Amino acid sequence: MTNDKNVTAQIKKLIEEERARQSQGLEMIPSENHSSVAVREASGSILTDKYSEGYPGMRYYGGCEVVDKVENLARDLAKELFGVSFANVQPHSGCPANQAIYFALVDPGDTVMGMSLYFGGHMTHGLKVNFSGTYYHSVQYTTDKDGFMDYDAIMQLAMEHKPKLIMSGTTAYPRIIDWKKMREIADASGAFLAADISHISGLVVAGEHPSPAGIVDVIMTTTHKTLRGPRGAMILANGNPSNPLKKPERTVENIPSLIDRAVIPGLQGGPHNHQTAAIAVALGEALQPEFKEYGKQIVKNSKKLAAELLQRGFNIVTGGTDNHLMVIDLNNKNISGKEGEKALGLAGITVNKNTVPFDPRSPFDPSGIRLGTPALTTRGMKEEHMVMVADWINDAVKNHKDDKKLAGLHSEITKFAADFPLPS
Ligand code: DSN
Repeated sequence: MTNDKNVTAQIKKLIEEERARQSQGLEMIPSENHSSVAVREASGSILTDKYSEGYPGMRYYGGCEVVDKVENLARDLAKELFGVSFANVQPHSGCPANQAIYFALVDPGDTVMGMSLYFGGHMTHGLKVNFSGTYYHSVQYTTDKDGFMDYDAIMQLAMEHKPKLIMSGTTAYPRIIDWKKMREIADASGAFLAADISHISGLVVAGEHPSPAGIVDVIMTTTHKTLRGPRGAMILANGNPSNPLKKPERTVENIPSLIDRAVIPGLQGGPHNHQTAAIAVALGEALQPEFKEYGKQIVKNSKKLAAELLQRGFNIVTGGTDNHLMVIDLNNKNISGKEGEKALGLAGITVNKNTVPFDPRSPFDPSGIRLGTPALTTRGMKEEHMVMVADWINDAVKNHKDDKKLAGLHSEITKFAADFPLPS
């Protein structure tokens, strides 16, 4: 028991340490954000204690009356927000959600196609060491030399390989994705088309990025990035699930049933009801008019930051951004992505090292860094603050070997950040 208390106290202290780290610096990893207190309360609630394998009204456990209401609310909000008729809110996070899409729509050995991780895709879009590139025959598309998606080249590759599933969507792509072009490619090659909008779902809701709803066959989004909810994921589609006990044929109309069966019993057991509740809270927040303002401001901040960095001689992949993120090629600054991530971290700016298109360096020490503005926007920062952020990034990169200077920058940033508290 004594030991138990020690652990509790240690974890409490570590949580406070992390709170201080986040609040005293600038979180600029574009897949991160600061969720609301209401989201965190739901996420840390008693709902974590309840098992409820199955779906509302069809559970393998008793006592699910309340969690049924929670899950129905989350599903209804997801449908309303994204304009679809089907939502599965149970995937524990993005990788298992994408796994469910593969499990539902293709068989091991089938050809699948997605954007290479090294050009802005995701590992579940067919990376050779991921399940998606191991159990399936994955074909990977890249960008053009400037980092833009090349729809003609993607079409050519699709016609050559005839994939059964195309995973579209990105994790490090700063431009608008043309869903209609991806639809043409999928139709011409006879593939199911999935859109992984994990990074941009908050922007889609805010009207800052075109929605793939009604264009693609199935949509996956995590809930904790621009959408600003708890860690989690959802799979969205049109149509309605039919008899869950009957194996459906693989058709577009049957996607809801195929997905529900893939999530459970296919891949998961009990849903995380505390997570579902927190997703519902976040979706409720995303329905409010303020959320649109937040989405707009993310993009304004991102464009302003990119423009300021360009002025300071930074080489930004594609020459700028249309969304919440940018990838900076640091080669002209004579510093690697790994060194950049470290120096910025010491200055109190958290980013992640990232490959750039046709990167001559290894993924473990690539040429670039990836950064974005969702978390800063949540804290209330605006375009004028991006000028200061660009100066700090520039100073940190210039002085990356000078720990004293970097510590000085951190103090300056901590003072500035105090005016922008985390949600509390
Ligand atoms: N890890 C996420 C990201 O940072 O983009 C993708 O899974």
